[in-house]
Amino acid sequence: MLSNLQQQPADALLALIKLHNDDPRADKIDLGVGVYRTGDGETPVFGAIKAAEKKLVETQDSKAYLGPEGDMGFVAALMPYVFGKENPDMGGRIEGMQTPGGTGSLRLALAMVQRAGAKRIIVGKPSWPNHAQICKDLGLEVVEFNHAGEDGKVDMDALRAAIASGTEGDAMLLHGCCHNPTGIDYTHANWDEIAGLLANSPIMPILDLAYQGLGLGMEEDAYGLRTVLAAVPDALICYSCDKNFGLYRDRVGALYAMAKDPADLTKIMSNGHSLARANWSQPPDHGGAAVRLVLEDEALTAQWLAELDEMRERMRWVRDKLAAAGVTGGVDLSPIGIQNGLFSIIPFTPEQVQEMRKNHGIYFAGSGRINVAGLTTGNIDKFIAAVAEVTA
Ligand code: PLP
Ligand code: TYF
Repeated sequence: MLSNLQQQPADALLALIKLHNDDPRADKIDLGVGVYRTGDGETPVFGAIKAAEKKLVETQDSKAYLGPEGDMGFVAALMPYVFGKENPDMGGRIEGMQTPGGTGSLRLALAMVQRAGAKRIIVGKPSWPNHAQICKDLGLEVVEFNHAGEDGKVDMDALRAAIASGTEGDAMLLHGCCHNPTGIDYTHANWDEIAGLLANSPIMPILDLAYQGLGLGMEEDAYGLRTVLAAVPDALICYSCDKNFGLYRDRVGALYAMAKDPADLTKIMSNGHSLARANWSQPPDHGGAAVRLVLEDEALTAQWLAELDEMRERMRWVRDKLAAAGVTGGVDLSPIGIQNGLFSIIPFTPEQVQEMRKNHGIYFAGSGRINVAGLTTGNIDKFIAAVAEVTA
């Protein structure tokens, strides 16, 4: 039976890890998969997380099952950061559950809207490839609109047209901040307009917030999500702690639902729970418990926020340095300065992507997406010189 299976392509982003590892050159540069790196090129465990993990080992007295919703203390502790300290559950309209990463949350959100009758998911192009992959796996139709124009700014006309074309049974997947792969985010004015358009549309928003705190700041990065939630009757929120707590492989995320009527939340979440049982039964506990211990402790919270500030400032330094290089060879690096998060796209041709790998040992996605956190004081000049040579 199993011989009937067809070969599937490897994940192109994850495959880059191996390509880079196999390159023997000492001065190779990894700008591939989206993990934060320090100025030394490391992806260390946060100090606040290390301290919380120590506490967890010392105090955890059982690993008995918690249930499909996971650690509800973790789910609640995150809410003031996501939805705002003033009204963290929007007057009883929001409830959540723990999921295995943002990916688990997206899987549940998309399966849930499908159960609710959704047929089409409207997604900007380009997007994180897993968005379309999950939709495809569930049999949901993906309807694309152009995310950004050639000027490096958001293509609002395409978004307006996409919302105008929405009908009952459509959901729209929006990146809350630090757009993957372009780094091109909506401005506050754009979000205000989007919220107004969605308020008058049958489309239900699914907000994917996988990089809160890595763009402009924890509060600033939540502006779009909060503005949309204040305007629409219901929405799903897919949250990842894997970047902003550096927990990647521990798979830490949450799914939140905002209902028009709080009385519907029990019914809505029972669907999240039954879908979780059918997929993974219960989320892994360790990372979520560590996040909870950070957020329940004032000193650890301050330490975590300071570590996040340092990451954001380092990425801003990289972005400013690339932007200052301006027109380099045949490409203009200056838009990178106004983009946010780990990623930006440099318009390399596929041949140039290969030349960067072959001639310079510099690895990034075939789309020209670079992880700016892979650049450091030690390699950024080499990178800029290589871009100049390859694109000249
Ligand atoms: N959403 C976006 C836009 C992402 O880039 C990622 C990337 O990792 C995720 C969600 C999911 O993250 P994870 O499943 O690692 O928590
Ligand atoms: O886009 C990225 O690089 C991150 C990490 O299947 C990632 O979002 C990439 C591919 C994948 C899972 C995570």
